[in-house]
Amino acid sequence: GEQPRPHIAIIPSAGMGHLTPSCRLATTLAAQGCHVSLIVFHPMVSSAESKSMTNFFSSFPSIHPIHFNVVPLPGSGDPFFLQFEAIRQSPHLLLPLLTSSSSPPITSIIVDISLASTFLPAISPTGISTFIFFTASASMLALCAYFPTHIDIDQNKRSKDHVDVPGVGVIPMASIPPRLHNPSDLFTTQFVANGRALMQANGVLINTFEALEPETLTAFNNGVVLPGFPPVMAVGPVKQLPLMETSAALPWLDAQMERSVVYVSFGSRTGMSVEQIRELGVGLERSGAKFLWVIKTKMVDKEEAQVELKELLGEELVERIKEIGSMVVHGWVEQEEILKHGAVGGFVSHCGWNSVMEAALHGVPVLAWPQIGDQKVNAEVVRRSGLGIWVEEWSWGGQEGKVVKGEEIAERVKELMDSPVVCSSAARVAAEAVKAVGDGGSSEKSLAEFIAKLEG
Ligand code: BUP
Repeated sequence: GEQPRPHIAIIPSAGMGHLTPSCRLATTLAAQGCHVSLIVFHPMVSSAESKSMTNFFSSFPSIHPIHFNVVPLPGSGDPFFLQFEAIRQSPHLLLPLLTSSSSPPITSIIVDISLASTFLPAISPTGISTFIFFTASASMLALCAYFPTHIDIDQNKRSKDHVDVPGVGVIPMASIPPRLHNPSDLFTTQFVANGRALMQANGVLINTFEALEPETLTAFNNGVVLPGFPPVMAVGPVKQLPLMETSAALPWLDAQMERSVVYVSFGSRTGMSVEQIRELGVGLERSGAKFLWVIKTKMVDKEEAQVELKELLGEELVERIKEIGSMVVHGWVEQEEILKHGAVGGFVSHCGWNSVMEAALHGVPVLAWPQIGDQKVNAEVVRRSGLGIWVEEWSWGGQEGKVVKGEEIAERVKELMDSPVVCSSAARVAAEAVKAVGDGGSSEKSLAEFIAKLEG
């Protein structure tokens, strides 16, 4: 008889940066013939999440949703990290739901990295195989896997300037997520616990591709980073399949010249200071390029006050933007559709890893401007691979009171849009990305290897 198809449950985490790649992985696995269930946690933190989940399930009815209510935790601070913690505390309630009622029975579970340390020990007694989905770069996986060892080293013996990951190289302290400098921060305790838990997984799926981070992936799979580390399977860039709803910005893009537009976005989680937003506006205008600029002022979009753009940017700037025919969006756009569009020739990005993967796949050169978290580590990958440029002096500009001036931004945007060197090296990265996910490519092979493991 025929082999039963594996039934995979995917447990994603909160925030578009985690939810989006999990949805893409779900459709990728379904396309390979797997049964896929996706856990949906309620209530969601942002409206972007709820809207995109509705759109996702109506676009892909073969993916089976399993709804689960989390008990929200009291407390202030980053609402996404609080949600991570609330989900992290729920495996004893969620797992019985997965193991008792699923038909066909669930044969393996893919857990988002941010949930690893509580879910892996809870799943282990069920005998179901468990894989981690790492939604950031392999460089970041190196930091995550090795950081617990680093902090176990005697304070006087370990470097204060960098984390030295065996086989990967040094990650400067200035590049590590700022929260990791504080050992009692909720993010840090989760990060360290998840890093330690990685060793218990049957494997790690990661949204990157071989040609982008070859040394780091090799160091893992040769046991150089940590001996006995589970197999790391690079399956990216995980692809967006066509959704039902599309972006309102597309007709505007259709009217622009080839590669003439710079797309500007700092992701779903970073609100910039008003002062920095204004400088950025001045810089974009002075660059002389047409731009499509997505503005966020709050971390959670539900709290996004209906501020008039005029109030935010000043009447004069809004008027000038209109005159030059550029576009500002204070809200959500379907980013991948934009990056895919031929009119887009550059991307000013915070370097959230999904944004980097989307830019890589579509060959859009990046001007890296990290804001928080893992984004400097990712920016380094962007620079090293040739996907784009990174002005390190800007540091976490736009955050912590540091403001980057408009003139400086204008110069760098011109460089991004005009440099044939950057354009051709980004095209080279894109060719590798397309090859990786194509027939016989490295990511396609890793995916096949993963499915073979499931079928045992
Ligand atoms: Br904003 C925005 N439209 O308007 P990242 C984002 N996205 O489609 P982040 C849109 O959300 P983390 C918008 O294409 C990407 O897939 C974007 O993930 C999409 O950054 C995703 O780029 C955002 O990883 O998440 O949101 O800062 O902090 O987890 O990196």
